[in-house]
Amino acid sequence: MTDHKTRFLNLALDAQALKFGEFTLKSGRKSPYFFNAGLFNSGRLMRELAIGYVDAIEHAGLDFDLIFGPAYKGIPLATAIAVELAARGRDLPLAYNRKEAKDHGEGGTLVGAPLQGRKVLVVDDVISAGTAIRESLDIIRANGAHIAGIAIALDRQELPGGIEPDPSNTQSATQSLSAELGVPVLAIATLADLVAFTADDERFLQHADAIAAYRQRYGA
Ligand code: OMP
Repeated sequence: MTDHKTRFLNLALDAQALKFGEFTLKSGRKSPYFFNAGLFNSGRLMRELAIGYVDAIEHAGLDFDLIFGPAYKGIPLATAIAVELAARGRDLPLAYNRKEAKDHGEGGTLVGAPLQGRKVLVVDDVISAGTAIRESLDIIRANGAHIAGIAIALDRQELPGGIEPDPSNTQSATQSLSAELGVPVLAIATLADLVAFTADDERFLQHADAIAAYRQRYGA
């Protein structure tokens, strides 16, 4: 496992952004683990998270020239990533959307740098069944930009669909998105990384069976 994966998983566990138990997901699935990026809630935690993203992005050698963070959780992520990229000598434009259109002042739903003609890296927290991220892709394309790639912290490697996975699909939501868009979907870590990372650690033994069963049912 690469260093940035190990550092990120340690950080997420320390920040309790990765939790084990029983959680109901957006898709309606009951998951034995949950990743809450909102718990990277201090300057240090956010900075270390951004370092993890930028390490993963640089490792993949992706070609992009604007960073986009979908509301809400993508906004601080994209901002922290842009700051970390600038600290490494790469100052790129940054944009994000509002969930509610503003009808006064500058108006509209987009904030930050213009998207027109840009190669956009979309930054978000986690992909499960792949529903949430699709809304932001539509916004970016409607504003005349190309999607260059997607970077997330955790790829849950799940089949698309609702409580029951879509039977017509054998690829994970991230694999389907990547194939459909023709661009990489990068993650700092995947569920497979998390399973490997926790395998020999006594603190996580009690959750191993539930995670294996969940993977069996929903994993690609
Ligand atoms: P999908 O739309 O199914 O890909 O779910 C992604 C969204 O679910 C994320 O943007 C989160 O809002 C939320 N989520 C988490 O934050 N952490 C998880 O571990 C799982 C989910 C989820 O509900 O699937």
